[in-house]
Amino acid sequence: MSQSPLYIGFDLSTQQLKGLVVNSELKVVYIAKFDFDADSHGFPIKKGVLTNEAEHEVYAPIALWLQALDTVLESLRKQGLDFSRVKGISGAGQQHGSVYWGDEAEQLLRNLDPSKSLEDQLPAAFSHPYSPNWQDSSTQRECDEFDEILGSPEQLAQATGSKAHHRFTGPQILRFTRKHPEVYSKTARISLVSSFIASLFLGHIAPFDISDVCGMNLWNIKNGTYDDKILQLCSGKFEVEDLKRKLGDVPEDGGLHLGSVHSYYTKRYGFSSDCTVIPATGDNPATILALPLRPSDAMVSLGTSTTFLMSTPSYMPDPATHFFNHPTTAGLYMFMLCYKNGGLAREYVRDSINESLKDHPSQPWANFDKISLESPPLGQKNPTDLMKMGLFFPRPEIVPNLPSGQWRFTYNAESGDLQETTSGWSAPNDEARAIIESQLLSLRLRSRGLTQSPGNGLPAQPRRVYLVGGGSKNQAIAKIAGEILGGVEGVYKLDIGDNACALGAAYKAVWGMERQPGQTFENLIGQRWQEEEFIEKIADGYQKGVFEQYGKAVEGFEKMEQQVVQQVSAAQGAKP
Ligand code: XUL
Repeated sequence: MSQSPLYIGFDLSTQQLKGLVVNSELKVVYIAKFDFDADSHGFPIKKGVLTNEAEHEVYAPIALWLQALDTVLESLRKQGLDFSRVKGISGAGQQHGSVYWGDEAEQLLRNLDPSKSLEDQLPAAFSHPYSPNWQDSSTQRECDEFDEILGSPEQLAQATGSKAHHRFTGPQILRFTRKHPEVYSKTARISLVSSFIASLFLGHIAPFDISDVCGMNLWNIKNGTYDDKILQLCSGKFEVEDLKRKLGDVPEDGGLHLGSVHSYYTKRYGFSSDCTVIPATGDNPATILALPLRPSDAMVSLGTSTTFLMSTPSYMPDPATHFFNHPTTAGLYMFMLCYKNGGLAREYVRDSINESLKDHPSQPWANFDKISLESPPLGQKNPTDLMKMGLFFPRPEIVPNLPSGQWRFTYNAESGDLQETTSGWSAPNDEARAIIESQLLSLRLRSRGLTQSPGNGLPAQPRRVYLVGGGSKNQAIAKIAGEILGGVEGVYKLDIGDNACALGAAYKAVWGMERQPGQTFENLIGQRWQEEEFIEKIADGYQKGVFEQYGKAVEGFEKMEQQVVQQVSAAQGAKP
């Protein structure tokens, strides 16, 4: 038993590197973390990154990640991990970040010396010492060019799964060709953070992952190839063939055996020479691998921002959303919504409620939850009352594209009449339910069309809704999520702390190594996953009547968003 195989998932995120070890039964046996700000030495970073505010640049020193990797492995060793049992390694990387390798990279990787640290011997492998980070917003000019290259942002989204975004790697590479032309010409290969992790273990440069490549605005998802026209744009004044070489091929199989770990790891840590590297993927794709998420299941991550993830067979791109190839299962896609607003907006309403009640309970959400649950859906005491709905953005939002602000409306579902007004609204109490509804109606609006009817004449909806992150503790959010999003089997809380990405990566390694020919990830992990250990049903899902009423509200919500977007752009256009 003690020799049974183990698998490691690494999560290289913005603020830390984590290594999480599971056994074949998916049980976590070791975890080691390296917090970039707290545990690193020699890097003037803040929250894991450096910034150049004048140019809106955000980037991370690559040597920091090298320091982190040896330290995490060392820490696992100190905890007693017998590395010889580790049969597979995979990883999850913050999406979109790029790593620029120089001419000597392959040789330096191949000749890694186990008597020295990675940080001692690899910095010379990079043509550029920094990795542009997903928080970077220096690429407006490049994004405009990307959005135009196929005719419109809609067409770019149709081809690559997303319109142009500042953080996406294609616009970042184009800016790199302009800002650092000499460095670009000395760059032999470009990695994503995910393929960078795999490269370190392999001792040569690993290909991009089939899902994470979709975060570049370069990959034509339907054709399964790079888009030539976009590559031409992205290569700037350089040769397109040269860019193709820098990017490399993209294998389709997310469970592919890329090769064995380099002898650096066998000699320094005692890994077995047959320990295999499986493609690392992006952190969001890895998150949907933290459980056997079935098509039509939805995951809502309720943190400072809100992220919505779904596995779906439908490919219906739109400039406000993202589609990626599914990280393990050909024929499926990962649908993603990334909001800037979320927890902060709810906290403002929570604080004004506590303030107005002059009550600061030990449970800060108690009053917010109670009031939200006592308020009727859409503020309608009677079905014929006007629906109350609004947008609450303490930060500028990208879904839809709006500056920070608050807008409140009433909507007549019968006549379709929409009025911007605060009359009839009693602030802050009416805002408690309205803010939860606003966030969830936006998810329903953008995910409709991706779900199917679960049968028995029921309307299309997710099978299950899984809530993760801080907001999943709020009873009111869970209940209203079930009412708005549905979910025939209910609303569940996924209790895996902040380990989702690392767990997903470790499960990917288990699947890559232990699958039978043709066996899907969902099938293998589904058979082994003990759901009672990880999830708890916290609310009912679909409720007849209220789901349909919210269906009418979605129409008003869509109209309201369009009106606010028009108003704001008219006001911006009117400015001198
Ligand atoms: C997704 C995105 C972030 C990063 C965070 O598009 O930019 O979620 O992946 O690490």
